[in-house]
Amino acid sequence: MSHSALTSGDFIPWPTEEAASYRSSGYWAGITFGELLARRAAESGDRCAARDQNRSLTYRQLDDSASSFATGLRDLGIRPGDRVMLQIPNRAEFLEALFALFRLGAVPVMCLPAHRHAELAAIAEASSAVAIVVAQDGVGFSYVDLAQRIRREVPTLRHVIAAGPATARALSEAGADFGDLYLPAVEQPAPSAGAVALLQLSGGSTGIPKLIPRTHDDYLYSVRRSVEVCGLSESSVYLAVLPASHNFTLSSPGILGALWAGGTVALTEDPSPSSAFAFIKETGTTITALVPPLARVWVNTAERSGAPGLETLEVVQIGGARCPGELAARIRPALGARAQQVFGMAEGLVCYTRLDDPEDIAVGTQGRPMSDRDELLVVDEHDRPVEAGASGHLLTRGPYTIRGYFRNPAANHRSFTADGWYRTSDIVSVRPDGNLVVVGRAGDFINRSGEKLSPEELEQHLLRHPLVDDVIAVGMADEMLGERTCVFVVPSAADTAPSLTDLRTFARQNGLADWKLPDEARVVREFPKTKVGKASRADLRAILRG
Ligand code: J2J
Repeated sequence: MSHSALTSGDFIPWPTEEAASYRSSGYWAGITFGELLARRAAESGDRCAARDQNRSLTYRQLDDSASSFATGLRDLGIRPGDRVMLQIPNRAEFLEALFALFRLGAVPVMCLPAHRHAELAAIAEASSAVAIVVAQDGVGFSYVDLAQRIRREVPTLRHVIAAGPATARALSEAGADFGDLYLPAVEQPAPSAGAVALLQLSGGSTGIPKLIPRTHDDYLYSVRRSVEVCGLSESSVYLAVLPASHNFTLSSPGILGALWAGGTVALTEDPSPSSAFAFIKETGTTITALVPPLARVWVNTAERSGAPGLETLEVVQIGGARCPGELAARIRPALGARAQQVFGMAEGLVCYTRLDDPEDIAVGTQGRPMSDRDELLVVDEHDRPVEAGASGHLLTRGPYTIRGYFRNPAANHRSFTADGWYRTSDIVSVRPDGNLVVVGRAGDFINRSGEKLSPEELEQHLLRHPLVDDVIAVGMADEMLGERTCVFVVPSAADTAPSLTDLRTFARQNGLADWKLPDEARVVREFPKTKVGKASRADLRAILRG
């Protein structure tokens, strides 16, 4: 399997001195996620680790499932360092499969349930994944059929594994002996904490997906510190209502934070207020994470019809896209819980407003970095620091911010400076009290309801439409979604322009995830041009602003 093993060239480590300092100061604790679960199972095995709409698992059961599942994967020939795509919606089996991969030292690639052919094929190629674990069933959609198709197309991808409530048990009943998994055998060393634990996905990338290698050490540090900042404990119940594999839901402090704290993870696939409110009541949820549009739906519903049964809810986190102050201010009166703003990125840096912050900070800022070792720089276009309080491009470095993408020198060249700063695509200002305000974005992605998409990717798909001669996609402000996607189309023949429905259907058939489809289409004869004669996105944006 040497062709697929992770080698040191695949991810760019922190400089030796920094790494040593993070370790000796205890930021990096030398614990893997597999060990974390084993510890919790040993200490408090009978406590509830996870529950979804259908079943619940104690820590011991989750640990056992993960071990049996890991044995099954090992018997298929999956080895430490192999990439394995994971596409499971918010169900208990997401955790069984995730921890099986952690335990084995295989590297889960965190796909979203909404990904379709275009995304999964590109991710399979970029990660050279050897297997994909998907949900055994979906509503009106077969994860298994799509995964089989990808397997036929991508040579490295050898296995499709359908995970359901009975998968782990079936694997263990097949008589597998998994006692040796912890033993450092020559052919199968125990995963080390410095190794890559998982690959997250960067939102809104074009072409080759940007895969984000996070090590056990750095990721678990971000989780532990998030647990402290957010005050999670054994009595916390974290509700995953955004996709479980998203960095926010998984780690800020999210699912992994709840398990680190010894609390319970509740998972639901239905974010609608009627279903989610009932599940909060049933599970005694204390904290959950929302994107602004979903928060607005919950708040509107609660303001209109009340929200009985949410008494246990203490904290509602909002992140992924900028939360308007007006919305943050309505959370507590409507839902009876404190609002916490979270400004984070799968590449690393996470900022939180603190739970005891005064109203003007909690409502009016996106918080401050969680770690005293996070470094922030706000610079102009020439990488020169701006004056204190002025806005500029945010660069960051620190104990849990990556130094490079997985096998992607071109993206690394663009996104990292020579001395290791990650260039976020965000324009921020830092207030005298240290809190950040996100004022805009330099990168060209569209942030639609917290899901990022690349205009170029959508354009490339739509250009294949026979009635499209040229197309430009831009984000436009939307009260509900934050931004929605508008495409300007130059039709190939003046009298036969494609309709919005045509374009959406075409892009969907091309295998694009639903959130990337255009919300609006405008037909133009030609694009406005910049001084050098290129089509001007800025002018098109100005047209949309009116
Ligand atoms: C404005 N923009 C925000 C916010 C993210 C916690 C929370 C979110 C993410 C996430 C995450 C924003 N206000 N509060 O990984 O651990 C935009 C910025 C940022 C990009 C990162 C986490 N919170 N954003 O959203 O990798 O533009 O991570 O650079 O998906 O989302 O997107 P992503």
